[in-house]
Amino acid sequence: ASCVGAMPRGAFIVFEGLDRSGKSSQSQRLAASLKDKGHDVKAIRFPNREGPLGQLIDAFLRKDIDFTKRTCHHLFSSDRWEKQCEIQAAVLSGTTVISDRYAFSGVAYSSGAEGLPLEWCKNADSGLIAPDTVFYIDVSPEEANRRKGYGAERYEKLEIQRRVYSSYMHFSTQPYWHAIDGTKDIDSIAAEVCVKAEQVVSSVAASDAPVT
Ligand code: DGP
Ligand code: NA
Ligand code: NA
Repeated sequence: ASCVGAMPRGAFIVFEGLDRSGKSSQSQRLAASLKDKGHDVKAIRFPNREGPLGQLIDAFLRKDIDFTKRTCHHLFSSDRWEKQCEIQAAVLSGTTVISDRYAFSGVAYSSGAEGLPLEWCKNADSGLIAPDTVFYIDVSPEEANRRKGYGAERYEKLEIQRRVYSSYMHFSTQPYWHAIDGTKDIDSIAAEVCVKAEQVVSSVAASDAPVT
């Protein structure tokens, strides 16, 4: 249990997956379900396309502007650093934060898609608040491509998504990594995620585990 007078902290839950894996819908579904069950929830996403950094990232993803690979990674990473206080404040006040993408996308895309060294990518994000759990919505690049076809954004091409998929596998044995079969129907995925998320929310609230 928490110290006397201290509020149990909220959980920090991240969704990851390829473009068109369904992770955005699943993160919204989870936020809604936890709210229905009476939890305080804050939903965020990376990259955040608003604000000065977000506008650069948005233009980069739409291929309106280019950056060198390392600058590109630092832009996405800076967007994550800019949100640290907000995440920490929410979690410390007992709110569960649900994020659509985080630093794992940094490794998967900047190393997989851009070809940067993996350890270099990790370093730029090293020290970011660690999530309590990551739901990896596992859909193969071929399946994601079949869904509606990729859009016109920078990384939405089958051969790129294949490299992103293998970079994601770097995390597959981590204890916080929960791969979810993303080919099941969306209601069963949502139900499976919700059960696991509730376990995480209660164990975090019961533990004095600090935000790291
Ligand atoms: P969406 O999640 O649909 O808003 O798309 C965001 C795109 O940005 C997606 O293709 C993944 C990519 N992305 C997210 N984080 C990073 C990062 O740190 N580095 C790079 N290179 N791409 C990223
Ligand atoms: Na996308
Ligand atoms: Na999305």
